[in-house]
Amino acid sequence: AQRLKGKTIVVTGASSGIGKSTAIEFARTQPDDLKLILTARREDTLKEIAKEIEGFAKGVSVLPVKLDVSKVSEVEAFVGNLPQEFKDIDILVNNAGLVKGVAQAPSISPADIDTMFSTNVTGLIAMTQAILPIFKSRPDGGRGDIINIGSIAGREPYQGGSIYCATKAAVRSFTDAMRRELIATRIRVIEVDPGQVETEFSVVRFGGDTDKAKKVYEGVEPLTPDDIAEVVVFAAGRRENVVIADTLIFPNHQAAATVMHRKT
Ligand code: NDP
Ligand code: 8X3
Repeated sequence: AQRLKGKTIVVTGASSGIGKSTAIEFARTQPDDLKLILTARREDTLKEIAKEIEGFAKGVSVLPVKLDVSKVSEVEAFVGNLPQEFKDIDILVNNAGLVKGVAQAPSISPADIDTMFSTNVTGLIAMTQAILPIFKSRPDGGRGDIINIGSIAGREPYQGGSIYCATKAAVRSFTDAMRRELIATRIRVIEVDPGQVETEFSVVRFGGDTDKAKKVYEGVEPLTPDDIAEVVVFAAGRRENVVIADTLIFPNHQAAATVMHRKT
């Protein structure tokens, strides 16, 4: 079934990791008729990914858009600035997100707190609010998919992750409230919660220190961003009446946020 045929899809944080893989997986699954709007702050990287996708999927139109989701004014201007042929959005993948540091209270920098909340929470909410009117304008109360990337961290807080965990718990709460609020529509609200995935996530956490980032994955076999992308695209491709509401994905060695089997 070509259920994704003709869809217009927005992916936030598409310049790296899970977002990039998700964009590529959508194109791989529906290469002959799809529109992808790829957003992130690194516009040049998005342009390279757009080229890569259009190279293997001739029927996919890719629009790279520079967008910082933590800037509410940029998010509010986003839909209005889209070319007409990209405005009829069907699927929003709220993936942009980050962690900063491992500091514990009372030593967490206010700037890091603000960056994590304004990106992971306020940004995700602002994107949802920007696109929901498009979904709600459709018959039967509305149609469209909101796919939010949460985390095991939103279900189970850990030491040195209090703010990040709080942001992902907020995502989970907002997502569940949305699913209830949209109960009388055909809009699907979907949460995908990865466990440990090797991306730029830890490099960002440690401020670009790749050695520290590598250590996080030493002796374990983390998920790849493609593993999560497959789940996102699977959820989006189900029959309209099927809502993959809430999914937790671990690599084999992981059983909880901090329960890992590490080979030494
Ligand atoms: P990456 O660091 O590889 O990718 C993060 C993406 O988010 C980048 O494309 C980055 O783009 C984008 N981003 C960050 N800040 C902003 C912003 N202000 N505005 C727009 N885009 C932004 O990490 P992951 O792929 O791992 O992370 C993707 C999501 O998955 C996040 O929400 C993360 O919390 C979640 N997650 C990750 C897990 C993991 O173990 N890796 C586990 C569970 C959840 P740019 O810098 O160009 O703006
Ligand atoms: C990322 C997973 O638990 O390493 O969301 O913070 S964790």
